[in-house]
Amino acid sequence: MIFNPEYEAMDGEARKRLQFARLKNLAEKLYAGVAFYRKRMDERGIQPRHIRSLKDIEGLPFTTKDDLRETFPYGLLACPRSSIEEIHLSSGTTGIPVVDAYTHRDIETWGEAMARTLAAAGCTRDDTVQNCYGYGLFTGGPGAHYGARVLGANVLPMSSGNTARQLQVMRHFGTTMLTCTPSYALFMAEEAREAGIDLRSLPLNKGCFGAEPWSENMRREIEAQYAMRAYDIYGLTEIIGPGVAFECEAQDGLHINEDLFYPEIIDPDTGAALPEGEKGELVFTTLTKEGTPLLRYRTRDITFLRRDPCPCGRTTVKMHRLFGRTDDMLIIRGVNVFPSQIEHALIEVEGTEPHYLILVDRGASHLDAVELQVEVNKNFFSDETKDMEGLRNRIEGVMKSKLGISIKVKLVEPKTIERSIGKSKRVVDRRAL
Ligand code: DLL
Repeated sequence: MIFNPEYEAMDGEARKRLQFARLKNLAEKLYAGVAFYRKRMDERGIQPRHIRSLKDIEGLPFTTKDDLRETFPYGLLACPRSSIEEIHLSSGTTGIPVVDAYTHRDIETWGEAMARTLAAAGCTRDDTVQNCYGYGLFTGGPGAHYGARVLGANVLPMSSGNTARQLQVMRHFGTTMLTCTPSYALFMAEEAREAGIDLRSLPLNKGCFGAEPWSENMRREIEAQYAMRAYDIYGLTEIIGPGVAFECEAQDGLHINEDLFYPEIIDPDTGAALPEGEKGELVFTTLTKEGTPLLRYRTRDITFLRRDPCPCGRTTVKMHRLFGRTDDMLIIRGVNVFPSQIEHALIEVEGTEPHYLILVDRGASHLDAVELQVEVNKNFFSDETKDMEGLRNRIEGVMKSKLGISIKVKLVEPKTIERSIGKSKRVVDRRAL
């Protein structure tokens, strides 16, 4: 079902006019109200009055993750502090704080964007949505929650984890729709099998999965294990959270809510705009946001855009499922982690060398497992098991507190991790996605 045909099935030219009006309005607001953007535009000698067509967006400055870091926490706020109703942060809780501050209207926009997302997967007010995205600072839980409420569906605000309880609730309340990360969906299926629960016989028949990379193979597995249809959904904290783009019943590319978020594809090396259909870095401008609107935000996600007509009737541009990222950010059980964060944490632990290797795997349990191999300083290296155990525990503790995820540490002898000339390979990602 198309939740909002007025915008989702809008005539292409009319949409362009709307996007242009919104872009101009945004540029004026940012120039007048956000010192950071005023300075950036002045440096480029561009002012809002110079924007005469949508194409002129290419003259406007980009915003990067570094800019967000430098202006943390309120430097990009475009409204009075008192207008903020809710704040969310990216799931990588240390090192790269990314803030999204929402006004009342932003929360309404988010609810609308997610209502479109859930409706495209077949959700109606008659559905019972079991929402197992994390609730809290992460945008997944609240985003799906607001969308389900706008649709008038019944939402079970489970958050992630406590799988036995999830399975119990699923059966007691006749869940018909599941929202969680794809890896958690597979993990739950595994637990269900072990507990002798036949998921295929339950009323559950659809789900929206995202927040991490996954593949057609994983889709097929989820669909088979639950006897459901599994849809890919995409979003990021900086832009609004989930609700930026979503699959429809065609399961062939993700429709971008482009009346709200204006997409561009650029060459990640030069920043030049690429023609539609070419693969590059995805960039978004938030067209209606009030709290922390962003101009040409570089997502570092790699995809391409396509405008061929979709049988569902939506006229919005589609993005291909993500191919990867331009940086080395890892997504471990939904948490964003940069290898550099691991390195920084490691420096604090006496007795270690800055030589390490991160091995990521997704084993039979379908949950990401990380092993960090760390070289021990030669003066510290000891044959005493208890000394080495103590060091290993210290590193695991530091990683848990700094990154918010559990990492298994393996200590290795001095000089055993391969040295490299040029770009070092710190990560071995064995997840077969
Ligand atoms: O992951 C928002 C979200 C929540 C999306 C629930 C979908 C469902 P962040 O934690 O800020 O926000 O992480 C954003 O996750 O730049 C992508 O690299 C990655 N990502 C998100 N959705 C997908 C997807 C949420 N469907 C970062 N496929 C993004 C692949 C995804 N990667």
